[in-house]
Amino acid sequence: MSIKSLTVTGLGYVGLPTAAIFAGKGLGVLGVDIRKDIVDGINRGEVHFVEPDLHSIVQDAVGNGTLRAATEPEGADAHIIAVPTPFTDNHKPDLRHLMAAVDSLAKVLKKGDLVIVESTVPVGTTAAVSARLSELRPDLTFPHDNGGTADVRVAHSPERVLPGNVVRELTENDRVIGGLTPECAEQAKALYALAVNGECLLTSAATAELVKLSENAYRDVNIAFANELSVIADKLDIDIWEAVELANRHPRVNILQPGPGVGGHCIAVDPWFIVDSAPKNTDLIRAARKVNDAKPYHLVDQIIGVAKNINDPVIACLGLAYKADIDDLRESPAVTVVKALSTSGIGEIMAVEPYVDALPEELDALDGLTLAGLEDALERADVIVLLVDHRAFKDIAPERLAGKKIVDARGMWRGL
Ligand code: SAJ
Repeated sequence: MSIKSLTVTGLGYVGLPTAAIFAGKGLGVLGVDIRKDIVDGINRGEVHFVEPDLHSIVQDAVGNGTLRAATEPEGADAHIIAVPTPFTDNHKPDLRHLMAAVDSLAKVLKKGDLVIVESTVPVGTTAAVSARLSELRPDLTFPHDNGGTADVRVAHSPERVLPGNVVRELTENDRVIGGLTPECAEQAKALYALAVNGECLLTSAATAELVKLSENAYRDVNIAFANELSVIADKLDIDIWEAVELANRHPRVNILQPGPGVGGHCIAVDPWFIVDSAPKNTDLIRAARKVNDAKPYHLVDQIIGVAKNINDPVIACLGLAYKADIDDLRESPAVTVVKALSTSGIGEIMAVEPYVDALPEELDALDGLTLAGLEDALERADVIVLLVDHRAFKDIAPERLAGKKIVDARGMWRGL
């Protein structure tokens, strides 16, 4: 049966572009989100976060009626779930949003439907989703216990897109598709083939779950290596960026870039899902998390070391986002640095973040900290700390930094 209609639950940085891209291919798409303000905005053709090229495809799809949004799902041939899967305070997977989405989807399911979990999940979750659906819909059969003949097909196809590059990567990246049965994987492939130019690689649901977690844990471990080297280099008074550049001239070495730490809702989170599945066998993955989580505090010590000999220092911290040219502050090491600096009482802190117009809640109440414009900060600060390599900061004329103390956590101003 060909797929003509689709629901996408979770209209965040993966779900909304996914919905818009399928709508652009002529499917009738209903985007679902529990937040009415987001739903209303999308129905007006608006996008609630910064992502290059997204606005025009959402506007087009809403304009020609192929994309609508609502707070509850409706019947459709296929259903994608792309809700956040964060962790709890003690690093356990928090699947509440996912299971809430599954519960509301259960009401509209019918024989022949396809359900795809795109959210990043611990191994075994897709089977648990199938089991939950069958509990709620005893009138239908599901693949975790009825195999290839089940009424409904369930698969996991993890999103792998890079924030800041989502629209291109959604269509160009290869897609791993894990079915609870081969039939589930085949049907999910039929859906993705409508929009994806990359290869669709079929496997089991559990393998696809581990593949996604491994990709982000791989990156976390590699960034941790770079961050650990940077701490060593600071102690030995060596320019880490020069050392990495030279080491990478070896044909089999490719060290990543050290920075203020690892942020975002993926790389700083997903490795914990592997740890949770195999707590006794994850020394390396755990150590990488520890190294990356400690990096912001190393930077804070460095900044305090630079500022402590200045009377009433004014410290400008450039960037709060978790990486360049996006407005996402989740798990951001830059926020951790600014918070720790402010609470240390070392001096006045000016945070500069061109992508937001208010400080996040955890920084808002802190004394001696303000959200400042770039010009004002460059004018007044004694110490300039570069936390995020936003394009706006790359364009700062070197003479504007003359006479200031510089702490460059991204290696962007080397040689100034
Ligand atoms: N970072 C460094 N040094 C580097 C590279 C990154 O310090 O050399 C830092 C960034 O500044 C940032 C963090 O790591 O704080 C993560 O940034 P990122 O650009 O590496 O990745 P994300 O979190 O934006 O997106 C990742 C991607 N995963 C991989 O590259 C393996 C993306 O493909 C996934 O779809 C996404 O996680 C996700 O949603 O899981």
